[in-house]
Amino acid sequence: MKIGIVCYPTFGGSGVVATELGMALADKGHEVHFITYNQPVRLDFFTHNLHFHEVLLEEYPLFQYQPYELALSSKMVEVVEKHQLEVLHVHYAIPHAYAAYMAKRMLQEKGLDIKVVTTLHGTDITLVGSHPTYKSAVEFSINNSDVVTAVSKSLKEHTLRLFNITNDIKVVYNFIDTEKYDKAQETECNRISIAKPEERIVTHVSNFRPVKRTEDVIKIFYEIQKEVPSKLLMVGDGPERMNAEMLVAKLGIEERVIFLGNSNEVAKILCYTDVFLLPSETESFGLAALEAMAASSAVISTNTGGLPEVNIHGKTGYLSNLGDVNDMAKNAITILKDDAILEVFKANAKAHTKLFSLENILPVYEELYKSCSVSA
Ligand code: GMT
Repeated sequence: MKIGIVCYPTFGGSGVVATELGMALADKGHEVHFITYNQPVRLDFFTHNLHFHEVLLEEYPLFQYQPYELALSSKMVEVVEKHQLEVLHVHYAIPHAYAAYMAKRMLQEKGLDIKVVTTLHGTDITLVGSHPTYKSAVEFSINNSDVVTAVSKSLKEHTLRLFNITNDIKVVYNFIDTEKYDKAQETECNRISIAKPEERIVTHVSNFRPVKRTEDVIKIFYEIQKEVPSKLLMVGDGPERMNAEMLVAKLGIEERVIFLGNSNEVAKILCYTDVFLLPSETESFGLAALEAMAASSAVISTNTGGLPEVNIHGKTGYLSNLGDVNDMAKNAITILKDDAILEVFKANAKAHTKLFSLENILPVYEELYKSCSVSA
């Protein structure tokens, strides 16, 4: 099929899912067109059948804010027409679903019927989308998409609670290319470059936004390192990074914490990891936790949003109430203190990721694309 993908081209989870999906579809022989304001960070152009169309913005003195949605809708119309796309799959409702609806209407005027698949990722519903500033437009664009998916049962329920939804919402979980993580573990895992043999490795990966509670990560690790010789890897960048670094300095644990910044080598970094920390305020799914589990890491997380659908309490890791850093530290120490316990949790985490494998999830999206284009 000929599929257009619209997403944020950044390190955020929705952009990562969209990019990995596009590359996997292209690998399977579909023609995939990314329509974004920058080349997506994880996009590998060595994959056949992949195209990138940049959305350009025009400066004009009257514009205090440049009308990105307008430029995006126009670009969608242009690409759909030129390449005869059948489906536009938009990731993150704001403003992509709304812009896709406008493109669909413009194309209808030209006698073309493009199908719009909208995937809700989380903060487009939980934090931003339900705000009165955007609510009507988000609700309208969800109800007017041809297919709507949410990345967890929790996010679907959340959407139904917050909006007046008349459309069906299908749950399609985030997925993982398990082979990529197996390969990183088998061939590239040089743990000794990060920690001494007797030290455990604890990792956090995020965009360091307030919702990720990176200061809780530091507080949890502070307790862990008192009991278990260990290092903390902080991967990513964002508004809370400075506060996290300041807390590390205040607690006097600079020697034990390494800030790595943004990375395209997450699989390689995760292969060292024993325990992954994700104490988020809310997490519709928790792709970062799934990536860690694929690299055989146990997960210590909060029990918010979709996290209980990914991290199984007492099996792949532990879940705690939001902000309960002592409980999260206690649980991490239980896992890290004992080699045998750690191995069981690591193996369970890895096994659980099969449920979210690319082979399982990719055909679900292909089926959804097919079903909406057939119903034309
Ligand atoms: O806040 C982020 O983590 C980024 C955000 C995004 O949309 O870019 O991630 C959301 O989408 C991911 C992919 O579906 C989910 O795995 C994350 O849980 C979700 N983040 C939140 O709900 C906070």
